[in-house]
Amino acid sequence: RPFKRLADYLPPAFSIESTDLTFELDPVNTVVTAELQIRRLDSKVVELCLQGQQLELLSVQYKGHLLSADDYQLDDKSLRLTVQDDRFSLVIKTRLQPQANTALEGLYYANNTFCTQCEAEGFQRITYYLDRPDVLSLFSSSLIADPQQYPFLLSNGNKVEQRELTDGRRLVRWQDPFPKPCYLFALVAGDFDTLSSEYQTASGRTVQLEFYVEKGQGSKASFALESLKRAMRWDEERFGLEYDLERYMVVAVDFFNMGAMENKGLNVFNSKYVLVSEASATDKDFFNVESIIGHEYFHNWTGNRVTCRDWFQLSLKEGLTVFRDQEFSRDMGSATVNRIDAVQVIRTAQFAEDASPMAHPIRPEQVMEMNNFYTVTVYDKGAEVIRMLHTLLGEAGFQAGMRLYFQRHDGQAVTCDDFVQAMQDANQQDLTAFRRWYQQSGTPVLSVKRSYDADRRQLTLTLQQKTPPTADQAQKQPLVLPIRYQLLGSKRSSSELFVMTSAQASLTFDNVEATALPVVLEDFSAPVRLQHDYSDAELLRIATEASNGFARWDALQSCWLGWLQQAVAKGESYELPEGLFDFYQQLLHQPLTDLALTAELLKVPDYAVFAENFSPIPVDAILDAITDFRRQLSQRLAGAWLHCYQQQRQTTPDYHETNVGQRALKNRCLEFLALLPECNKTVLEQQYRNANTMTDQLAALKAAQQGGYPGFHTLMEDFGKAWQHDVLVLDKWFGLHASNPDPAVFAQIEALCQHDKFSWQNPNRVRAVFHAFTMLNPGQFHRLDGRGYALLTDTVIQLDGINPQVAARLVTPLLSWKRFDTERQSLLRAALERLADRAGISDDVFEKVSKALA
Ligand code: HT7
Ligand code: ZN
Repeated sequence: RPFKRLADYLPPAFSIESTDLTFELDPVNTVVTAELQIRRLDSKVVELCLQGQQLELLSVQYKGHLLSADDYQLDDKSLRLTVQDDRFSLVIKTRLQPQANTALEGLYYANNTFCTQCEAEGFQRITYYLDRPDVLSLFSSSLIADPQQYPFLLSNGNKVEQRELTDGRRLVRWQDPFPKPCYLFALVAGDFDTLSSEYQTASGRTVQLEFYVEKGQGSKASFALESLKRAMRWDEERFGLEYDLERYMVVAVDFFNMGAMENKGLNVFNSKYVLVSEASATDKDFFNVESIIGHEYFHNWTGNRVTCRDWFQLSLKEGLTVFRDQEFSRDMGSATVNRIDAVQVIRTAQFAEDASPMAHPIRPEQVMEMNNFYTVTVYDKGAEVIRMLHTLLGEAGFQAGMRLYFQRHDGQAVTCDDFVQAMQDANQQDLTAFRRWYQQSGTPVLSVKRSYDADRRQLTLTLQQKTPPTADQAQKQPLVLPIRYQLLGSKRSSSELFVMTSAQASLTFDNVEATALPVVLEDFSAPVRLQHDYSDAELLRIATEASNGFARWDALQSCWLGWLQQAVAKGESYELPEGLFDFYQQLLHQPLTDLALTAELLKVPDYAVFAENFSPIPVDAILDAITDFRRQLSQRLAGAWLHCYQQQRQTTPDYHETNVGQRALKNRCLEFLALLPECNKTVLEQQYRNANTMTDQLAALKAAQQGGYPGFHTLMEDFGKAWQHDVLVLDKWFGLHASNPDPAVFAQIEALCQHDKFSWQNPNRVRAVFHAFTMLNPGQFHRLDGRGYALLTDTVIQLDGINPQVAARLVTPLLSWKRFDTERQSLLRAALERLADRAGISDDVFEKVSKALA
C-alpha cells in the first residue's frame, strides 16, 4: 500500500478562492452542493484532481454547464477533470449517509446530532476537494434542516442569515471572513442546552461565548466556560494574542474520535472534556478540561491563523500549541506537578514510541495514513522541542520570535523550518544545528560522569550523548541539548544553563568541596534519558535539598528505578533502604507547602514507568516488585499514613489548587492504608460513602481494588447503579472493571460489552474498557497463555470494520513485541500476523501492523 512522502511535496497547481457549501441535512440522505471558484496557479497543469472518498457523485457543473460522465474521470479516491480556463467555477453535488458513517470522519450522525470532523483528511468525505492544508479558501455555508429536530444549525464564522423555507425547513447561513484550509471547516446540527457569556478583549471588543451541550447537562459546562475566559485572558497577557471573531462556539458531543477539534470559531469537543461537576468528575478531569479548552483556543493563532503547509508539518501547530497549553496550565496550578506530568508522558509513552516500530521524528517523512501520526512524538516531544527553544532564547527572545512568526506568516500555510527561521532571525542566533531535532527520531542517552580533584578542589563533569538507532533511522547525530543544572553544597547555588552541541563535553567547577553535588537536567530541560552513577544517599540528598521541585521528584524516580532493577536482578524481595522510610516519615508528618508535589513524592512509580527502562521487559518481576515495595511502605509507615490521612481528611469540594493538593495527598495515604488489613474496612467504606467529590469516591474504589478489599464488589455494584444515568461516570466504572488484576476480568469485559450503555460505535465507551485493560492491567494483558493478546486482537478486528482510526490506536500495545521474552514474542507476533493477513484490514491498522512485522 502506498506511502506519501515529505520529499514529494509540490505546491498546489490550483487555488480555491471561495467555497460555498449547502447542506440539506438528513441522517440517511444528505445532499451537499459545493460551489467552488477555482484559479489555476501553474499554467502547465491541465488536470484538476479533487480528492473524494465514500461519496455518491450526483452532478458536476463546469462554468454553469452540466458535465456528463465522459467529461471527467471518477474513482473511489478522486474526481479528475481536464480544464482549459485559468479561472472557473465548479458546482459539485454529492450525496452522503451520515448515519452510516461510524468512522466519525467527515459528516456523521450520532445521538440525533449532525457533526463533522475534517482534520486530517475528512473533508474529502463531504465533497470532492483539494483536501490539503495549503489550499486556503473563503468559506460560506448554508445549513438546511427540520427546525423541530435540529433547532441549532451551526458553522464557522458569522451567522449572516436565518429563514424558514416554504417546505417548513430552516436555512441558516454562515460566512467565515478568514480564509482557511478545509480541515478547519465544521458544521453541527442538533438540539442542545446552551450556556453563554461575553468576553471583553484587551482592545475592548466584545466576543460572544456559546457552549452547546447535551440536554440537561448545561450546568456542567460552566467550568469549561470560565476556563475559556481564563485562556483568552492568558493568551492576551503572555503572548499578546487576541481573539478575532465576534463569536466563539464550543459544542460537546459524546461520539468523537479524539479529545477536541479547533475548527475556526466552532470547536467540537468530546463531552468528556467539557462536562464536569465536583460530584461526577475528578480533579484530573477538571484539569483536562481547562487544559484542552486552552489548547483548542490557542490553536486559533497557532494552527488557524498560521497553519501547516502539509501534514508532515503537523508539529508546527501541535507541538507549539501543546507548549502553550502546558504553560497555561502551569500558571493555573502547581507548576512542579504540571512539569512532572508532562515528563511522565515523555518518559513512558514517547520513549516507548521511539523504541517501537512506529518511531518517527517530530516531523515525519513518510506516512500511509495521516491519522496514525497524531502521536505523542508529534505532540509532546514536539512541545519539548519548542520548550528547548524557549530555554535557549529566554522568554523575551522567544516572544520576539513569535511576533516575527506572526508578522511574516499570518494567513499562510508554512513549515516547521519557517517557524525556526523566525526564532533565528528575531534573535540573531544560528539555529542550524538545533533543526536536527525535527529530522532525527529517537531518544538521546545523556551520560554524566563525575571526577573530583581534591588538591585543586575541582569537580569535573564529563557529558556524553548518543542516540541509539530507531526502527526508521539507523544513523544518528549529536543534538543541541540545553542542560539546566545546579550545584548543591556550593556557593553557586542558583540554576545555570549549559548548551551541549557535540557528542562529548565537560564542565568544570573550581573551588568546590568534595561534597558538592551537581543536579543535572533540572525541569527535564532536554528530552533525553539520563544515566549517572549517583548513590542512593546522594539521590535522597537531592530529593531533600534541591531548590527545584522537579529535581527532587526526579532524584527519587532514579532511586526507585535502581531499587526495582536490584529487585528484578535478585528475583526476590528487595528491602527498601532506611533513608527512604525516614524521608517519607518526615514528609508525612511535615508535608511540603505544595501538597500535590508531596503526593507525587510519596508515589511508587507505575508499571509503565519501570517497564520503559527494560529490554526485554520482565513483566511479572516488575509487578511483583511493585507489590512488594507498596507492602513494605504501607507496613513500615502505617501510623504515618494514618496520621497524614487524618490531617488532610476534610476538603472543600471545589476545584482549587489547595483542595486538589489536599485530596491528592489524602488519597495517596489511602492507597497505602488500604493495603493494611486492619484499617481497610472503616477507612475505605467511610471515604466511599461520605465522599463529597468524585475524586474521593473513585480514589476509595481504586484503593479498595488494589488492596483486595472483600467489599470491593459491593461498592462497585453500588457505584454502577448510582451512576447509570451518566455515561462519563460509567466510563470510569467500565475502566475499573477492566483493570481488575484478577483472571475474572475476561468474563467481566465480556459482560461490559453487553452492558446496555456500552456501544462499539462510541469511542469513549470502547476506550474506557480496552484502554484500561491494555494499559492499566499489565498482569492480565500480558498473560503467558496469550488470552490478553487474543482479546485485544479480536477487539481490533471487530472495531476496524466500524472505526479504523480508533482501532489503529488500540492496536499500539501489540506492536512492541520485540521488547518481551521469547514466549510473549511469539504470541504477540502471531496476533500481529492474524491482523496483517486479514482481508479488508484498514490502512490505519495495516500501516502499524506491517511496520511491526517488517
Ligand atoms: N487538531 C485536532 C486533531 C484531531 C483529530 C485528528 C484526526 C482525527 C480526529 C481528530 N480530532 C481532532 C486536535 C488537537 O490537537 O487540538
Ligand atoms: Zn492540537
